[in-house]
Amino acid sequence: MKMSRVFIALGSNLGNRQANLRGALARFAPQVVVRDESYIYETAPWGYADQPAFLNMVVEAETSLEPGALLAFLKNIEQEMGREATFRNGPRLIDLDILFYDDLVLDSPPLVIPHPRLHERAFVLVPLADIAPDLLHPVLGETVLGLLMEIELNGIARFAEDL
Ligand code: PH2
Ligand code: MG
Ligand code: MG
Repeated sequence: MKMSRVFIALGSNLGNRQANLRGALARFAPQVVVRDESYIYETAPWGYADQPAFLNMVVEAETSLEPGALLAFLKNIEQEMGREATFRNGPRLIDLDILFYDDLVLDSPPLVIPHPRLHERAFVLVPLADIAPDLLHPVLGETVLGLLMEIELNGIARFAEDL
């Protein structure tokens, strides 16, 4: 079976945010096997300010799911966990976004890989740099660390997880 290496961003700003991140990851196996995970960060809301702070993290995983099937798999977890539709950049119980899928470049909405805004967002690049600083962005031709050095690092702090 062909396995692909993927990076997935997790975010939550409603309810028990840490439990939401951990609960989502608990639903990944066996279809998506987590190989590495970043620290968790508490981050100021981006795009729409009037909402609670987010917790964000990034994981590296292996999967045999094709991109479309992976997207459907992640959306299904969001649904099962009780995510309700809000508005663009609005509050959410759990958000699971595909950042990279091997070095695939794909532009067929809703499937756009690499994630089209990841290079603008500290809440993605900081955790991504924990686990993959040297990863090359297949469109921008820069490493994660290089991208991180080009953005403002405001409103992001390591979150002390209670275990
Ligand atoms: N997700 C968004 C919009 N804004 N801001 C932060 N800090 N973290 C997020 O995960 C986030 C956001 C849309 O998915
Ligand atoms: Mg998102
Ligand atoms: Mg999303």
